[in-house]
Amino acid sequence: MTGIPVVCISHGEDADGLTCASLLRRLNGARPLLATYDDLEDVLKSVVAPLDEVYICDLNVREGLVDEIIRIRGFASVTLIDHHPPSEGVLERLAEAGVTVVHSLLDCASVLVYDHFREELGRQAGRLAAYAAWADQFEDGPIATLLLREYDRQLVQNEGLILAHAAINRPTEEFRLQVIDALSALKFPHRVPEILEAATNQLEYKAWLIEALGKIATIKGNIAYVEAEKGWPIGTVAGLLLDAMGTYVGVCYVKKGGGLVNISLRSRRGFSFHLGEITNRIARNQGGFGGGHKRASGASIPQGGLEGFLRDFEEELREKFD
Ligand SMILES: [Mn+2]
Repeated sequence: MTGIPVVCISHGEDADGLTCASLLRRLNGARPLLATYDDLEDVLKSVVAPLDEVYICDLNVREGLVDEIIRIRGFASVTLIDHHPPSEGVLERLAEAGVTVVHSLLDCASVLVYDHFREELGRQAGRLAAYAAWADQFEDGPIATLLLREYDRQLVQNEGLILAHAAINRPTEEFRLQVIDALSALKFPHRVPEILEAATNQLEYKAWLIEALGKIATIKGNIAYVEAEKGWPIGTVAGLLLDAMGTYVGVCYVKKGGGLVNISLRSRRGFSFHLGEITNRIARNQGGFGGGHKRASGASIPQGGLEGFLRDFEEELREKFD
């Protein structure tokens, strides 16, 4: 690793992560290292001295990665900025090791980054955080609510959603870095080359999915569920099930190697139950693991437990609504 002594390890798969990397790039020239949960460990291992500062953004650090971050803390300052429900004890262990931890469940990571460096970044950069608030569906977070009042609401909303749809549709390193380049220079997202085509493609894909799901999904009580066809993005499909089927919860699963099934869940807005907590409990009952946000969660369980998982979930929701 040579050159810039600052890196930002950020979630590469969505607009919030890309915006975090853009804000840090703008703040101090941080070099973006985009990660997914599959390669986060390898990305962390690739971070070696000499470096001054390391930022880790929009990534839920699991227990097994704590030691790797503490290793980095041995030669660089480390700041973790995130909004995912943390595994127990992880943030405490990191803070004890001297990592600066900026964490809230209520706002998206980009809004937390902006808020933390608000003075240095200045208010034009706040528009980036505002895009991400829409893109990550955290527009009603306490900081985001105030921030969104500062800018043209519809422009920021539209730009944020262009970013969100395009980031999912064009998951290439080249496009992601191009987005970070543009945003860190305060370009409006719709001016990024090829972004409109990518966003429209994603809208078309979602429209196609909604039509397809209406024909193949199953409704069980307050839940609609479907097995993903090859290549389907299970989180997106779980969310679209709410639209296509009119249920309170959408569940999309995909069978993986090793006898496991990955499950993604989304719930309609406006309910008090916490999807992540229910998912965590029911996944463990089936010998797997899971968790997540209030309205978006995921689990990985043995395939034999799928039927029980759906049944337990449906029962739990039925108790809440009957
Ligand atoms: Mn996020």
